[in-house]
Amino acid sequence: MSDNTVRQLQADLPDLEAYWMPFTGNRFFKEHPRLISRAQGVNCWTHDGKQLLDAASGLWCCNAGHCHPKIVEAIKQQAETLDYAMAFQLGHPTVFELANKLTSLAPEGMDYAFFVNSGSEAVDTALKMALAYHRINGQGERTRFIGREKGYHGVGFGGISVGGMSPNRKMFGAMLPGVDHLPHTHHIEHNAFTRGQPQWGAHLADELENIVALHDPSTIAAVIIEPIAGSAGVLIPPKGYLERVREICDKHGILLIFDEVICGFGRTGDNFGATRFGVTPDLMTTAKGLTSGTVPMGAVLAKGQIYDTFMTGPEGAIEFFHGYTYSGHPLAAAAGVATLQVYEDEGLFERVRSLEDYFADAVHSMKGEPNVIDTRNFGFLGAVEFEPIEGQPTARAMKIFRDCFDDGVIVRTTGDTLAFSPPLIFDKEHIDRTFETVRKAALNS
Ligand code: PXG
Repeated sequence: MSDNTVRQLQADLPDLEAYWMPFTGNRFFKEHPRLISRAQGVNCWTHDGKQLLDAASGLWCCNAGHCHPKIVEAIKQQAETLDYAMAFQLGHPTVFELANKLTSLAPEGMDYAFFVNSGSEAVDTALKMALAYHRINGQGERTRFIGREKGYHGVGFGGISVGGMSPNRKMFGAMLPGVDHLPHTHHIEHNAFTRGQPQWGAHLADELENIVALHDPSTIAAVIIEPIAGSAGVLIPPKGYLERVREICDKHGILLIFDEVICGFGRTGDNFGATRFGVTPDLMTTAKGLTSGTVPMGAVLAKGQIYDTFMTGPEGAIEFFHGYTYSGHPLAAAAGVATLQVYEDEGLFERVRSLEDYFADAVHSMKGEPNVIDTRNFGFLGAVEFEPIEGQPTARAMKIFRDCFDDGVIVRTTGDTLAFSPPLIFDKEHIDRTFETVRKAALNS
């Protein structure tokens, strides 16, 4: 590219200064801007016209691929018909339709949906539901939450408190009181290069018994975990682990919350992680794939018994003092209805099942490449973990990320792990291209 062309392209960029970017090195970015200005299907294009294969589905969210025409059309139509309706004490038809569709995908008995605008709001909503549920049941002393090390539950104060990622916590002081954490399950000394669920590690769930004994079960409201921890680098639950956590919660009257913000909507080759793993929580948080990333939306799914507990007290009274101006926003609801319809019509969750072995082969083909210390997979989630460069954690993965970007493929990094969460419409050629590109970058790392 000539110097003139580069100057022209930079001149076409908006002024970058005023925008304080989230989870981004602002100064580095503004020196080396990478803007996406268009997307379609599995591809994105940068502001200067470079085509990229999106192996990250945006941020684990565009499960139906970008700008799906049916979802776009539904949003357009809704915008022309109803932009907004008061969300408290009034409603609109599309959000009821979405609740019905969504709960029909949920595990048996999870019959109610509460709408929010993000995964973080879904998490804080679920935590509040758990507290209020126990209080209505006369067990108001159940106020503690148990999260898990390496867990990511968004960035609200509730979410960072139960979350287990130290960089997300250390700047923000004391957070929610009364939170404890289970040990994480990421042990490559036992489980490196496991295909699917590791055999080793179910016993790590037994630590919940010790934590419960320490605090006394009567003080614990809920346990919250991701069925597969996404942000921490795709950590697959050992065989029997989720079942054991469920058993211990049941034994002690503790609610189990699955954070399915990443695991939901086909990512695991099924409706949810819960349905794929056959373990049903009491509350489930969702977002991202609910609208395929098109309009912000999240939802908390609740068991009928939890909803029924709230539906007591004086007729006409508000049962749950919680909600957002944009809970069930018409545009998001329309996007949600269309997205769930696309998943069904195009058989996208079944498609993941039919391609997951091919995807797994591709992920594990990275074993033996330079500096690769682990490969992991489940459904359309995969990870390749690299040995950190001494004294420079994250630098190796970041270099590979940049090389892949330059070579036309978007992947996601976390620590020294590359994470893959492709749109569910990926085909074999897309999978091959992704891992050929990563392999080339790894050889150079
Ligand atoms: N729970 C889980 C399990 C998540 O993965 C959230 C809650 C919060 O969702 P919102 O919509 O508030 O961001 C998430 C979000 C990454 C990455 O690449 C992951 C998320 C968000 C941004 C980046 O690790 N997960």
